[in-house]
Amino acid sequence: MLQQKILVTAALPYANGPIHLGHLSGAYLPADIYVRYHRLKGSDIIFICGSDEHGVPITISADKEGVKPKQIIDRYHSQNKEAFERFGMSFDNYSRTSLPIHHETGKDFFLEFYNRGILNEKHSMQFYDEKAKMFLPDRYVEGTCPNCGYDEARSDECENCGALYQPDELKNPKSKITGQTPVLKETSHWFFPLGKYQKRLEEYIDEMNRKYGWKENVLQYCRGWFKDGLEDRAVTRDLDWGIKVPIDSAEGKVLYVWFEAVLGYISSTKELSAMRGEPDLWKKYWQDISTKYIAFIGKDNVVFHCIVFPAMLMAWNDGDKAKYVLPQNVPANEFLNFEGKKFSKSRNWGIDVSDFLNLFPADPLRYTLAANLPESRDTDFYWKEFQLRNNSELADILGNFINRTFTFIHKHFDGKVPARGSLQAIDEEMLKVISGYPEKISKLFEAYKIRDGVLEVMNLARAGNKYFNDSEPWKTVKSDKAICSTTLYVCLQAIYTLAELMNPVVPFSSSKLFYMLNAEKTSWDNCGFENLQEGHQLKMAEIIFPKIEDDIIESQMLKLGKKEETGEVKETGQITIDDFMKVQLKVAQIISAEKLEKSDKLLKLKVKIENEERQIIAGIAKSYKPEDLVNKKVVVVANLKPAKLMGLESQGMVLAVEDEKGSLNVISVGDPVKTGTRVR
Ligand code: B3M
Ligand code: ZN
Repeated sequence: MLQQKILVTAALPYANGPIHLGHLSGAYLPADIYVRYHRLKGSDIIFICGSDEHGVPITISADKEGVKPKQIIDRYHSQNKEAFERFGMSFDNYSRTSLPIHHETGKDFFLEFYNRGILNEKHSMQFYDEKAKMFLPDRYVEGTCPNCGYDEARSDECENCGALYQPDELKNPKSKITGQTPVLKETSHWFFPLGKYQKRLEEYIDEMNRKYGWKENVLQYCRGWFKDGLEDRAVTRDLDWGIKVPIDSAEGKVLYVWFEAVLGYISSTKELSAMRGEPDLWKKYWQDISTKYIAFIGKDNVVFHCIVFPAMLMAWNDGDKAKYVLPQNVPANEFLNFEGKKFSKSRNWGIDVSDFLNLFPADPLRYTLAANLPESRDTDFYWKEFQLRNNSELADILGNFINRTFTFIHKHFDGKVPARGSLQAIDEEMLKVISGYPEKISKLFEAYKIRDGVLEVMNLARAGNKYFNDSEPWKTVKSDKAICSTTLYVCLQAIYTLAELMNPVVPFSSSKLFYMLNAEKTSWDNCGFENLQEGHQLKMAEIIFPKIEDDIIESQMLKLGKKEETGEVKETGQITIDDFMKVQLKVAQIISAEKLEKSDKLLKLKVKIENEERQIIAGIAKSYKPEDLVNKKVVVVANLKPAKLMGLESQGMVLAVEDEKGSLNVISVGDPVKTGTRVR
């Protein structure tokens, strides 16, 4: 049989924060289960991912911490890569969009479109922060969605309803940098004429759906956009972080992150080619019509993967260069919530993947998430359910079936595969049931019903326990050892099949089980048959799924929603460098200072931090005459939440120390130090 050639991509997570369980459920776990399944099927498959390292999500995080974007992406790329590995993600490559290989891909696509006259340069009105003196693309502006009224909508895209609109349609816009109402200022950008591709996109999605059955939720989103009519989309931004627009007249502009991020899949595959020393490997997948390309994502990315990316590939393919395959399916999931609410870092609601894996092994998490994937609607992670799935399903059903079978065989058959005697109806029936499972689960996985497929694995373990009970080997071992031997033989075949079928969802436990069986995997299509020969020596049994106690679950539940001190702080009073770096100490220059009428302690200061001017109300009036402060360069806490003092907003705090006489001395720095410089 010809091997099926499959390319699987999973959305490239922004390297601006740690991934949490919601990310895993949306795109990564289903993709990994699908890929691992196909590897067992013998498909020729590659699995591609990487960090999305450009765009406003990154620069905003950097601004917040007062560090360079590079520091943010380096930190979260390595953290997330490691978390994925510990979770058992089996990417063939996990790349980064900041690599030169990707910058090249991004520029190639832009230039191809530019040179062929596909892009239109247009002057348009974009939000501009007059105080910060910069344009405010994307998430730099928050306001009320013109479509659904959601009040944390971005400048031209609503996370809540998925609407895309022009910046001037957003209601109550506010700058994320200064909190001020931005103005609209003219700038020029290059636009991709998405509208011109609408008809072809509709035909493409219809055809793919007809042939391969797209998910209803995904089709719904697409129909929504088509109904509104696709419009031109700017593919450049006024930002200094990203892939520079590769033409002379584009000073200070970079490619829009979504224009290049989707191309990151191609670059990551190119990097894999280079690493494997097979320069043409990426073409074999991307530029060969026989490739089945499946893009796993979460629902918030549907428009980019079903509309924008395919349109870009169509535009490329209309030219005379080698042509790319388009996604054959985009099985996007809805969202996972956490204990009934959205994940929120600031409210401490949810848990990061690496924190989770410091407490529990990956497999129970994989199983719980898989059994509850938000395939057609949003679902929730509950700590209690996690404990229950582990204790009552993995341990009591699957683990128990394995354990009782192994224990029995070691006790009564020297730990060797017992002989298969003549089969009774119950044995024949069980062997038939076992052999039906691989095909049954295949059908589900291939239809992206990952959750149902995973639940079927547990059903086979249930069937195994029932067969064990109904056969009563503890009786037949005394009354008719041949029958007993056959029972245990059949149980072991079921366990072998389980070891293989559970591999995609709980790969670590599957390996342990194969070790106990002292056997190797076969292929998915063969694993339902009798694979263990009479007399084959088994290893000792170990507990594959230990139970999870109440107290550890309860202590996690208690932590939810509370800000906690780290254990280290409690014990030693020491903080990490990360803790320290949360406080943004910056150099500011005082431009004016005046006494407040009603207070003898407070001074109203105007300070300058780089391009920004701020008002700080400082309690230093008894120690300084206002005129002595002007022009001084002092150290301020730049990310202190603004507070009102005597009815005036104070946007920061000036650092000072008290001397013996009780007089305050502001901490000042010498003139060569520029304002905005971080104190560390
Ligand atoms: N980085 C959004 C996200 O992390 C975006 C996906 C890019 S896929 C090419 O959800
Ligand atoms: Zn909306």
